Amino acid sequence: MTGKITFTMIKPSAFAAGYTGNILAKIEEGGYTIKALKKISLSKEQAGHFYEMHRGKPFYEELTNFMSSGPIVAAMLEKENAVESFRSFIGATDPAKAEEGTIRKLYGKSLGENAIHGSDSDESAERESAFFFSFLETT
Ligand code: DAT
Ligand code: MG
Repeated sequence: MTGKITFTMIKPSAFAAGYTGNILAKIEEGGYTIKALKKISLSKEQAGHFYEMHRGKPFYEELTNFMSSGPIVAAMLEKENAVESFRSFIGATDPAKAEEGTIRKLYGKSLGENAIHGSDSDESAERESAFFFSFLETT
């Protein structure tokens, strides 16, 4: 049985380009309910903590520099089978390989700057939601 919650972030490049409204509209049209939402800037250390599982990989520096380069929009989303369905909804990690009509295809610039994050498991969704939102912000 899979959970109803996933976590997403509109990444700095997409926020800076003014895509936030369009991306949130698309997410709602896709049947996801916004359970929590905020705009926030991450320090490099905070971005490093969020992406802890990628520490040591060749792209970790680039990733944490990028994710701390400007504001992001974080959200908790609710839908049946949220994690898996949202990952197909946003498209492949590399926008060039993402399916037509997906958020990464529409708004991603490159593998590194791929517009949006989506949790990879129920455990990640819970950890990532708790990283950004307090109990009061999610009720
Ligand atoms: P995803 O975001 O699809 O779950 P991931 O968890 O493997 O992908 O990587 C996290 C982010 O790091 C990804 O959204 C973009 C960046 N990234 C991944 N692989 C990369 C690479 N080879 N070069 C540059 N950036 C990369
Ligand atoms: Mg991932």
